[in-house]
Amino acid sequence: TSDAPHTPSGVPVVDVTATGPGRTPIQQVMALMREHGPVLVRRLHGRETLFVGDLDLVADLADEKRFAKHVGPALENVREFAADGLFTAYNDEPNWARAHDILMPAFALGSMRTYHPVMLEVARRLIASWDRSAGTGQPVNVPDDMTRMTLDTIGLAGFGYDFGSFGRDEPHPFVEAMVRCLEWSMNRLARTPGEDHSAADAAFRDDSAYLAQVVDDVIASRTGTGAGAEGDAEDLLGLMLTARHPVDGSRLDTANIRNQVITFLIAGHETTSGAMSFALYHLAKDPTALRLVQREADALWGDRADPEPTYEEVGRLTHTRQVLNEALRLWPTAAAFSRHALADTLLGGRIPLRAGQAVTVLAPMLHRQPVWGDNPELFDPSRFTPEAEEARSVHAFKPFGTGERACIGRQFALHEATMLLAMLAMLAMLAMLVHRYRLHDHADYALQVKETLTLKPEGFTLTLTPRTAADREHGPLPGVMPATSEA
Ligand code: FDE
Repeated sequence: TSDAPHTPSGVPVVDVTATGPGRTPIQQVMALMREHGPVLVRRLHGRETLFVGDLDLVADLADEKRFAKHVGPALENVREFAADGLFTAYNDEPNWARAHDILMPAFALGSMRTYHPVMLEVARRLIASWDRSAGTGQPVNVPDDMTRMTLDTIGLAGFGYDFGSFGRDEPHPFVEAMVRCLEWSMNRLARTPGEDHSAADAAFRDDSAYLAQVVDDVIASRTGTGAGAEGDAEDLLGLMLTARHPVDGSRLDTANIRNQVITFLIAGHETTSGAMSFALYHLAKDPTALRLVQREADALWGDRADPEPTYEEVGRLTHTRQVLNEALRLWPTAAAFSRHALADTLLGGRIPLRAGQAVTVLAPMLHRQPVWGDNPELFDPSRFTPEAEEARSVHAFKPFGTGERACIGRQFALHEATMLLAMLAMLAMLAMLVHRYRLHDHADYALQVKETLTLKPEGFTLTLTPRTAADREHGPLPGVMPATSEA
């Protein structure tokens, strides 16, 4: 259907059937674009996907009158366990608009009030765990701990469910099942026709049934505690159980609520933990950037041992925000999103597309286009100063997708910048961590990006030491004058 091949003329076609996409399909397309340019068709077992990273084409795809979100093969696979949840719903599926309209208020900035205490509680769990490691000199596994942190946050803030991830050596079984479901979704894209995958499919069905079971238990525990209980909670689940559509008064049905819970756990947790991990990776590798964000946190909190960032303070974390954006530029953790043409059209005035034909934006390559200067691999947070952002097309940076189906909450304004609730939480957490610890790249970590539909720096560990009052005195910036005790 909409993915049927209509290879546009003049676009290089690269057949990867011989090797398959391997375990890192995003990085494979990145490598192909480095060789063939930022527009190409990847052919795999006769299936063709048009990938673009070119700024003009991405800007054109953002035109909501001619293009819309496409639920491509990867999201079709995720649909097998998230069904009509927000991320995987078709544009014209009534539950998309209904859930979107009902849930949007939960992502308004006012909801920071309810979200904030939970975030701080989980931050304290992370810090208690990192303090223990700092005490013994044991390395911390950054992506694992970021995953614990984001899972507990979204579980508690969204659904009042405590995964208790910091009390476990192994991930919560729910996470293991969820990650296997995501891996199944990714690996299924690479299948050679005719092979027998019934064992993998059966394991997937068990995992997805288990996810549904856990979520149904959470919902039951909320609805079964007597009249009024479901309306008491101000979290996302409370909203889903009680809120009515602002215009037609309809409510979300139980099956859709389950799909939304699974969706938020997937969408909010892997992407966010990956982004935090990459930000810490870059900070550990870049003493100047680290020093800037530490100074910013020190200016706010000085020697206070346990700062509780307020919403207002988070808005002042300018350098921290630049670091997070720059980390999301190099490694946008939701690396690809797809659009389809609403009618026959010429993409960018040069690539003919049929109605329904899909195009996949490869954000990591968009984020390395000439608009980013001649050294796009360089980590440089000053690319996100207000002046630099002003001078650049808004379409050059798409870590949150585009348009109506962009990451939820994107639309809300903060200090004239647009930002996600998830972004605010990430900022607060990053600032708290760099305020408290010196980060030591003890293993001289060489970046290895793991893909499970999302991206993360596999096996990245740090050792930590507590920062002292002397560390927090505002010395000169490195590079400007000789370094102080930080060296
Ligand atoms: C969404 C999203 C997107 C789009 C996709 C497409 O287009 O297909 C993107 C790109 C994103 N998202 C990204 C991201 C990154 C990060 C860090 C994040 N993200 C985070 C988060 C958190 C949470 C809770 C979320 N996230 C959620 C979400 C949702 C619900 C969605 C869907 C929307 C609609 O409506 O469609 C998204 N997200 Fe995100």
